[in-house]
Amino acid sequence: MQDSFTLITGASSGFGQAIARTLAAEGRSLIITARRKERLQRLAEELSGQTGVEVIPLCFDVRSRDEVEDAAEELKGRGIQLNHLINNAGLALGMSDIANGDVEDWDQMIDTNVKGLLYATKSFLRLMPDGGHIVNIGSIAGKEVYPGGNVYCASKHAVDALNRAMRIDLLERRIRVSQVAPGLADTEFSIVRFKGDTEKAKKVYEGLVPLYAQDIADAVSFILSRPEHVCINDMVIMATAQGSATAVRRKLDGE
Ligand code: NDP
Ligand code: 8X3
Repeated sequence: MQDSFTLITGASSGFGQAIARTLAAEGRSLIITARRKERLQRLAEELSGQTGVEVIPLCFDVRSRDEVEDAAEELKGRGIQLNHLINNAGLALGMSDIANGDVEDWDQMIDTNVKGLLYATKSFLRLMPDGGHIVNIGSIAGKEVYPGGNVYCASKHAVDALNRAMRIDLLERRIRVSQVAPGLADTEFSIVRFKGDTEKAKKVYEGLVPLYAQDIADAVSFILSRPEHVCINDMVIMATAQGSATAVRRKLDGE
């Protein structure tokens, strides 16, 4: 049996990548996962070169039950056990009102953010001994709703519910379950949401200091560093410039 590993979904950019960097620097062995293979390979080489920890890149789409299951089987075959699972992979697509929403976008958000998180949890739990820890990346969109947020908000409300439900179901196994629910954060999130329209994506963060990926990585690191008898159930984190999902203070001209 090898050392225990932390598996991070969606480690090819944004929060997942920052979490990987932070945890590797702390000396934790990692399995980094996403769909974009080259990014994962580059990150794995960089982090293991810098820190000496073992970093295994594993490429799969969380929407595919078979791919997730094969990944879990591969790790099992290598004798790997997981002490942490960071369910981070996710996305928003579009901001249309409900009457004009794109059904394919809805499917992809639900398949990734809800079903993907479920598949990963079920498959990777088999590699987690009692006393492990799951961290779910939710969102302020899982606490509130906002215009055009409809299906993305619903998917993150589901994550919020699953976070609470998992904690109950896994109580007997002493598996801690925590959620980090960030507000506006400058990652590739808005570029994905607006399908490559970088100008539109930039406008989301214009005139304010948003959260950065490192802010969320610091929170995950804190959560994992708590002693065994402490579970941080839920951490809502927003930029100082954001008061709620819809209340945002942008700097006035000349400020
Ligand atoms: P990024 O777009 O920068 O990162 C998203 C990550 O998810 C990428 O690594 C991507 O990898 C991965 N991913 C997406 N779809 C799939 C899939 N089907 N299978 C496997 N991996 C997938 O955005 P963030 O870092 O901001 O997003 C991370 C999480 O944080 C998401 O769950 C998001 O909903 C949530 N969040 C984001 C906020 C923000 O404002 N940025 C605020 C609150 C929550 P690849 O494309 O290589 O597969
Ligand atoms: C991402 C934050 O406010 O765009 O989950 O929904 S928000």
